[in-house]
Amino acid sequence: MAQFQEVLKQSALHPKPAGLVLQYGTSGFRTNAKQLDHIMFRMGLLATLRSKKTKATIGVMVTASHNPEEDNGVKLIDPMGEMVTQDWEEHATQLANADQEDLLTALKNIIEKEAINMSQEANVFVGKDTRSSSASLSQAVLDGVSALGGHSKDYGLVTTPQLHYMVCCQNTQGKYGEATVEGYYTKFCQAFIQLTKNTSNRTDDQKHLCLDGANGIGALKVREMESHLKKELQISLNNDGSKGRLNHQCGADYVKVQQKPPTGIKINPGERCCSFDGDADRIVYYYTDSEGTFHLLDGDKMATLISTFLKELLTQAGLDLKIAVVQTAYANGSSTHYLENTMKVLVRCTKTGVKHLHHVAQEFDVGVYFEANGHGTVLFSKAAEEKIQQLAEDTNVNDKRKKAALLLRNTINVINQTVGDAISDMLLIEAILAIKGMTIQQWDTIYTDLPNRQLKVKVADRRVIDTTDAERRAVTPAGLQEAIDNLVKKYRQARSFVRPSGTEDVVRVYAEADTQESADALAHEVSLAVYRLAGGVGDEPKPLH
Ligand code: 16G
Ligand code: MG
Repeated sequence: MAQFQEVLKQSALHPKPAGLVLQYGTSGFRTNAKQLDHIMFRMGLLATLRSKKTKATIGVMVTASHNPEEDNGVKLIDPMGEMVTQDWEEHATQLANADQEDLLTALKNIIEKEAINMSQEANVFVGKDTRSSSASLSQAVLDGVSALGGHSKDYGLVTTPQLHYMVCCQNTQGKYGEATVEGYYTKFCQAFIQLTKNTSNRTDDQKHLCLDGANGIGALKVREMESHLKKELQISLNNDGSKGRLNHQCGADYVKVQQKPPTGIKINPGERCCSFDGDADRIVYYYTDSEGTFHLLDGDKMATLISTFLKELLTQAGLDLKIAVVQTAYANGSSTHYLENTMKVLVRCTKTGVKHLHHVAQEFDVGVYFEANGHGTVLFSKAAEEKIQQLAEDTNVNDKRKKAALLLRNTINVINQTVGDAISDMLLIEAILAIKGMTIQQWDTIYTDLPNRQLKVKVADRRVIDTTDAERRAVTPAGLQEAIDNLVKKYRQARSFVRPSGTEDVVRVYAEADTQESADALAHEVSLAVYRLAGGVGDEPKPLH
């Protein structure tokens, strides 16, 4: 077929380096940008096939999120704006690793396996972050789409969640919003303004937020959005990309991992601050107190604030909808304890990786999911949205129920349900704090985090570690879980688990306990157990103190 001849011709312009093997990881391919040209072309091909198969628009986002500037990566987006399904991740890996001369065979295998009708039209939306490599790499994606005769729309510079939003808007014929960046700002900012409309006495101080844009795409987009906020949120934007390097000593990942404020930002004591990551799908909040101590409010604190707010509104509205919070093993034990015992909210734990949380959250009427690292959102079932909408329109209900229903309706509209979105999460958190008249310090004291420590251990092959129970227990190698159990018993309020990273060649160790010293000591001892029982390489882990 002529189509395949074109693929052959075009693929020669995007050759695969011999011997290079890459995996579709936790959230797509990600490595040094120099190794990615052929991957991008091939993901253009794959997105076209996925579009033909689903008879819907598919998204391809070129970004390496919080990784350093010299890396890049690609994420595929399914029709409703969610991450691509897992069986297609396998197709992605197969296609990416086929040798140049086997590319057509690999492509035809997928077509056959998925019974794809090649005469079906295809539509692919493409977006990119601000990395210098992103321009040519997104062109390679576009080349892949056109080689298979697909149509494409290049959104240029957008955040990852903005592209997820566009795909969802397109495939719901505009029901989710208009598939333009303007449409995105209009939808989310209008909802924010509606939510904060009746919060009396908000001072300019309370409307002020200090933002670290990680020198990335999020900064650019917040600047574009600002006029839509009509001064109801006054953002002082730092690390806006005009000087510093992307994600370098700034951004949500840096702040979360280092537990300190980003550089390039002056913080006044008590001031409310937040950081985005490099593609603006994660956010964390923080402040420093009058003694200069740094306080981080991570994904767990956001999940708690949001779920508490929603639960209260559902009760006031008299709506019997099932709400749950979905976390991973990294969620601080205090947050889980507070949610289950004080808030009486159902908590579920899943494996690390947004797609896992997203799927579990879909099982509830209202599913709030957050990873501790700041990626998260809220999902409302269709039935829940309809009930809220009906109540908001009902003329026969009392004022209290009506008010709660209207707030719930606007809350739904301020949330990007397709994926965790730093901009939308920021607007939601800001609205909740405004409605509750709450300071960041008050929010912080809802519960106190247990001291914790994360470490990495290098081993010869991290696949020797297999886990179960949402990564909370190690099944292999033999003896490791027993060793961890015995170490945990030595400390109070202690918990520890290990898992192979899905993005780096290391084993990750997490420990928490009643004091920082105990958490550090436990993390170290568990690291040693991993090193000894799971084939550690290099020097033995050293104690932290
Ligand atoms: C990716 C995941 C993130 C997860 C992280 C874990 C997405 C969009 N991102 O960044 O959710 O927390 O990997 O990394 O799914 P690790 O496996 O190296 O610990
Ligand atoms: Mg990201």
